[in-house]
Amino acid sequence: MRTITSWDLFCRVVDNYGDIGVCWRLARQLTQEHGHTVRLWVDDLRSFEKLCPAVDVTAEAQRVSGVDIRQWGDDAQVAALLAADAHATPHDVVIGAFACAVPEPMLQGMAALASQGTAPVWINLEYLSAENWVAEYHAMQSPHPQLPLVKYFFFPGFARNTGGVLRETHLGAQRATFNASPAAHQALWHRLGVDDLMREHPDALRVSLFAYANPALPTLVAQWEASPLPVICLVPEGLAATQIAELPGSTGAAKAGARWSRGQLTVAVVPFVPQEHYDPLLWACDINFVRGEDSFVRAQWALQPFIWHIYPQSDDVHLTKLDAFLARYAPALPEAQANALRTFWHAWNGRPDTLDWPALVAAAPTLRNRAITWEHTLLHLGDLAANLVAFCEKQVK
Ligand code: TRH
Repeated sequence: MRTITSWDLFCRVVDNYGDIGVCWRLARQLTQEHGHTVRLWVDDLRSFEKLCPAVDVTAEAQRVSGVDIRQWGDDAQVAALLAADAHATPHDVVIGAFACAVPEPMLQGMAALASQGTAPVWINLEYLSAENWVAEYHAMQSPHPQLPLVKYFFFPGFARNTGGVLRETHLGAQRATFNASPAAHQALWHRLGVDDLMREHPDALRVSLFAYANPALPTLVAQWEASPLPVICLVPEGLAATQIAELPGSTGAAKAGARWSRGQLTVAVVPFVPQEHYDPLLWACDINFVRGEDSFVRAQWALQPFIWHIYPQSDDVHLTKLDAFLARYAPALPEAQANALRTFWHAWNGRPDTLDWPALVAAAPTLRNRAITWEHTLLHLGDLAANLVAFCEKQVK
């Protein structure tokens, strides 16, 4: 009987940080929580470095946080790096993350193992979606047209019979410790360079803003300026910081440390922090704007109201995905709060709805309670890394 202890994980960075964000989180979890060996192949170490500054962007092979990292170049380079490894064959599981194609030398190595009766488990790890069809397609298989290999589709998701979403075992305990600790909050604000701001405005509403450039942002900023409660907007360096810096009232600076105030609003650009430091920002803010895939999931674990800027796709496919999530999340809310959330998410994602910040703030206490019941729902699905391990073990028994 075989067991699963080692993984090859291939990550192509298509855009931004979500591809590597998810892969890095999964790789660390498999290493640190399951004690497995992970070789993470990444084609863009510069994006990786943003999330993990310990990564050396010039190194073809390196080990960070117990994960073996390989620069994923052309097939010849993959073959050479494989040959140079003490473990020269494919690992027990080979994953193409976000449906990226596993390189040919790896497939040939997998086929050679298959002919000895020890084929690695081949996984196509898909994008996250709340749509109903995901449960039907999860765990489906597809044979390779020429090689004696079978690929399994593994879908993250929010429903039974999907792979669930990533959640580290100690996340709940870490969040509770942080939430109970004024010193931890202070350390966070200090790291972000906003401790003075937090001291001066203890009653302000703290908002984190991680988003793509968004046509609705000027309207939102105007509503923040006119808000009855002071608003502190912490915006990590990047697309939203660049956009907000061009709005009236701003100094035009979009680098960490830049600040401006107008009406009730203070904007502070904060550094893009290493991935493990991002959670505390979400825990400490009263409302979080998130985007893509990984920050969207982290916001759900933060138990604070969150606004999702979904990754825009052609033909507005993303709007169907947005509504699929809302269809799972919103019906448990009273009608007024469900409407406030739905309307805001729609307006933030370019649907012809009107942005209504006061309605969202009024709904916030109820949304906070909903975040707790939603967490229970997700916990029942198990965490993606553990589900993936169990799935792969089943394939080799
Ligand atoms: O960056 P994203 O928009 O990423 C993606 C990619 O664009 C991808 O191509 C697309 O398929 C996918 O979205 C749906 O958003 P995401 O997924 O939230 O990833 C951002 C990562 O950056 C996440 O791991 C959290 C991390 N992060 C930090 O580490 N530090 C920070 O300061 C911030 C703001 C984020």
